[in-house]
Amino acid sequence: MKALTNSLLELGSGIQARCYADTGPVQDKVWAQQAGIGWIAKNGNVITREYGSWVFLGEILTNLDLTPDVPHTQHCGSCTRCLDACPTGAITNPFVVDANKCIAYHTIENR
Ligand code: B12
Repeated sequence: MKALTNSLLELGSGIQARCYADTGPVQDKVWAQQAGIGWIAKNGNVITREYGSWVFLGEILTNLDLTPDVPHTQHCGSCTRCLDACPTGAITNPFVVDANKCIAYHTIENR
């Protein structure tokens, strides 16, 4: 993403571009959904048709005049596989993750 950002900056002196990948106050999931990558699913993450939710998100903010993609539609329907599968029951309700029950919170963030 840094390489792409740098190549955008080299397109012209008036061009601004800055990238984030879980590194700033950006609504990663909403913009991924708006960009047509997937939809915000009941597990609290963006799910894609190709990779499920096994993707990391990043974005480049730029003043380039780009043609927007079509937002993705929601396809969870009545499925509850993620709620049923979570070993600690951290997905307490559809779209709601209780970080205190989430293993990822305790292994990555809790210090
Ligand atoms: C806090 C956080 C966590 C917390 C809480 C997770 C949660 N689901 O709530 C903990 C530590 C538990 C966690 C764990 C994990 N995380 Co995390 N996490 C984040 C982080 C840093 C912030 C999310 C957040 O709370 N934002 C603030 C709230 C208010 O916003 P929100 O959740 O997006 O929801 C709001 C918006 O959608 C808004 N909204 C709704 N409609 C609209 C429309 C518009 C136009 C706008 C502007 C806004 C808007 O309203 C919602 C409610 O306020 C994001 C990175 C990021 N910048 O988004 C990564 C992120 C969500 N995590 C990620 C990952 C990969 C994980 C783990 C898989 C890590 C791991 N290896 O285990 C686990 C998965 C757990 C799970 N099932 O969610 C990825 C998910 C990728 C994806 N496929 O979606 C992200 C996006 C990081 C990234 N850039 O890749 N995470």
